[in-house]
Amino acid sequence: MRRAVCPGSYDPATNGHLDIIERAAQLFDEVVVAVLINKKKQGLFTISERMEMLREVTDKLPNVRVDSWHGLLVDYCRQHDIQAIAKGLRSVSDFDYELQMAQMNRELSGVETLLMSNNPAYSFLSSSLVKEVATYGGDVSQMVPKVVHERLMARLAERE
Ligand code: COD
Repeated sequence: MRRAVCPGSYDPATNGHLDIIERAAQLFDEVVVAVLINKKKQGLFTISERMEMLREVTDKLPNVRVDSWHGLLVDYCRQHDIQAIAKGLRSVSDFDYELQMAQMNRELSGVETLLMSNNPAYSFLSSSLVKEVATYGGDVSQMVPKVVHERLMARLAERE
């Protein structure tokens, strides 16, 4: 069975993330969307909340499941017999960072990384920018799945 992981912080998932997950699901028998900790980023949602939202937005994809992990991504891949890491590339600046991680992960474990060119309609999208724009009252409803938008608005309202 060909398995891939789509790793990320997913704080929260955007339409850009979902596009990559859907496309990976067409290429692999099973895709795990893994919520990982990026120590450089501070979270708005807990890991459980991010997983809940991801489960809702991927529930129509039968070969996709959602999990979380607190260690090295390659250790997750080894433990779950995952042969590939599937990610999206938005820009040249993404490329430098993604290439470095792909090379490190391959060096550590032999796991390959598939870097998919993103849908240009989502090139400007990142979880961080979506949160920032929403914080100042900007409309992000077309940038994230409906359930994520509702949760995001509710979380920001709680914080006011
Ligand atoms: N269009 C297409 N793809 C997108 C978009 C978009 N608009 N936005 C994001 N993506 C894709 C990218 O491929 C990105 O890599 C992925 O979604 C996840 O994005 P984020 O922002 O949710 O997650 P990051 O970048 O914070 O995730 C970094 C990881 C958590 C994957 C990384 O830090 C990691 O692997 N951590 C685990 C510890 C580890 O193994 N460290 C060593 C790494 S070599």
